[in-house]
Amino acid sequence: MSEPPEDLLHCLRAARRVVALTGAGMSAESGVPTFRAAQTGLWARFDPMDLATPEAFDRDPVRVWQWYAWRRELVGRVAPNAGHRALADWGRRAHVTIVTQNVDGLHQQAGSAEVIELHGNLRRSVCSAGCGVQSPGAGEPPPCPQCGAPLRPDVVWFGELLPEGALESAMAVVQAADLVLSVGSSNQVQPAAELPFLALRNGCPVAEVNPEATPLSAQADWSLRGTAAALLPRLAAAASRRGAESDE
Ligand code: BV8
Ligand code: ZN
Repeated sequence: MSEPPEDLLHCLRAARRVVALTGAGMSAESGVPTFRAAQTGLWARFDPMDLATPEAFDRDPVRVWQWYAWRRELVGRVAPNAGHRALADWGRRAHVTIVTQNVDGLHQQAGSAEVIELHGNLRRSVCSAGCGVQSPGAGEPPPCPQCGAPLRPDVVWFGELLPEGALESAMAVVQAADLVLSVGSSNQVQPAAELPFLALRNGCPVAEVNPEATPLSAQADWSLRGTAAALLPRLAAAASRRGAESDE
């Protein structure tokens, strides 16, 4: 895509309340493996149902803790990519809210001020018995300093409810949006996958950024075949040209 299509350009320039729904593909160009890339994907060596569930943690807390410790270390040494930075810059010129399925914290690191983490953040650990966020000491998993129960990553596992209020906030910003982007998501995991369709039902234009087709592609107003780091800077730049035009 050299230039966004004219109707998208118009939408980008007019947008005042943008929501970016982001999935694992958003962080792929930062070096964080996605879940579905069969060969290199996170799940290629692990079965999500085998690890990202409360049952797996109850059954084998050491293995689950070590997997997240490995991911935390990986995420700790990568940087936000041009796509994260483009969304953060755009957010300084317009009202841009990030609603992310990712647990890597890279949007906040890039400077985005409004980030709703639907599935938590693996940089935080919480007490598995409910004492709240705890800083992990030694141990795999470390014991809660309050009650001694094992700590767990502060992420939402399959079969678990999303954080209190996160889905409601996400639905509220999607319903108030005048442009929704869906970036780097395979649209498989509920309830996050429903959000772009909520926008469409609301008559809000939806643009998808993904090198591959997804269940959203056929219904999105624009389905841009490209990567987050390549396309988001162009979309953000087109949106900022609104300033020049509207000043005329
Ligand atoms: C809930 C945190 C209700 C943890 C994650 C059957 C059995 C069990 C459960 C279910 C079931 N059927 C439905 C369910 C519900 C389940 C679900 O949806 N399962 C799926 C598998 C069908 N959902 C849940 O369990 C949710 N909770 O429903 O609770 C409830 C009700 C009552 C009582 C109790 C509970 C909780 C779901 C959250 C799970 N946690 N993450 C962790 O990270 O370890 S999900 C995790 O996987 C991610 O957060 C993300 O959501 C998902 C991966 O999806 P994507 O982000 O889309 O990434 P993916 O790799 O799939 O795709 C990458 C895309 O990027 C691709 O399209 C690719 O083309 C593109 N791409 C690649 N490179 C780039 C790119 N795009 C742009 N640029 C690039 N460079
Ligand atoms: Zn505790």
